[in-house]
Amino acid sequence: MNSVVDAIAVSISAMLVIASQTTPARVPAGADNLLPNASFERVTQNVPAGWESRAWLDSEENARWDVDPAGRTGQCVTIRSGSPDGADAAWTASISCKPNTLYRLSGWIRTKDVQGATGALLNIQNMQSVRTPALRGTRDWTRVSTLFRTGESPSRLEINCLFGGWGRSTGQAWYDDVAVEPVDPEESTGVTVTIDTDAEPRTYSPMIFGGFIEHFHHQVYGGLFDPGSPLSDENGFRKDVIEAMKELKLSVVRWPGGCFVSGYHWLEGVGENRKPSDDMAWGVRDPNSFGTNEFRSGRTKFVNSFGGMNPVNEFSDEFR
Ligand SMILES: [Ca+2]
Repeated sequence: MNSVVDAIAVSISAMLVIASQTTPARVPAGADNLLPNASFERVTQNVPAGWESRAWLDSEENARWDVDPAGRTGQCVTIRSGSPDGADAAWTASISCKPNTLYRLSGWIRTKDVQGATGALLNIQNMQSVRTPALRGTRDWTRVSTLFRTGESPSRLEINCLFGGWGRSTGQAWYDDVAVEPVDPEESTGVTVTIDTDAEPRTYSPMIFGGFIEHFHHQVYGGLFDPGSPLSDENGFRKDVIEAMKELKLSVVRWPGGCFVSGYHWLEGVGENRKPSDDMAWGVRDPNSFGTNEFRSGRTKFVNSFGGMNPVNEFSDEFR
């Protein structure tokens, strides 16, 4: 086994989905917003004007609909489950939309201990495919949005601030500053893609494409790394697995890969006295007997680190 590490590159795994949720709207909420009372400031007898409460799956008894004075802006609406059985419920408003028009459904959601079913999100009751990303667990105010296009005929759409969704959830969610706004298709992304078929071919870095090794099932332990096996080399790498990986012709192999990297701490995988750690991504115990030292003894070249949850200095220290 070639023990020389030819190059080490560091990748920050950006949370693109979360970034898209927090990107400011290109169309500001205001005159174009089709939703009534979109900030929930007009309320009569604890019901926001233009909105009504709904529940599904016989969860009317469990759902609690309220207006909370501590909104993102002024007041907001909230839904919680009043029992451990959970609830599938919504605050709903009805709007009229033009045909063949691109719209953005957006809003801000905060959650506390939301578990089960889909979570907390915005969706359209009579366009079930239109739904924003859902929030679960405990999250501060987070903007969610999605684009949709109406059909050939004028349509009346039922917009839900949804709690649960295709099943019951427990916990509590708050909703504020929701909007359905027309979007100029050319302005919808702010991105233009141009394909130049006459362009000269160019060589791309082999670091861009490739594959990854994840501490999942037997990818590492009992797979790539299997000390003591008659099929392994002196470093514990399974020679038959290495040969199989060669057939894939991967230009680069990143490690740790996949969801596993999000909770990986390299200091737990170096030195003589290693302690097992809990792999939060897959819910298993990782022995940490395969770590940075072992990876560097192999031929693979690309060390991954996660910039979303781990401190920056944690992976910069790894290469000092
Ligand atoms: Ca408000």
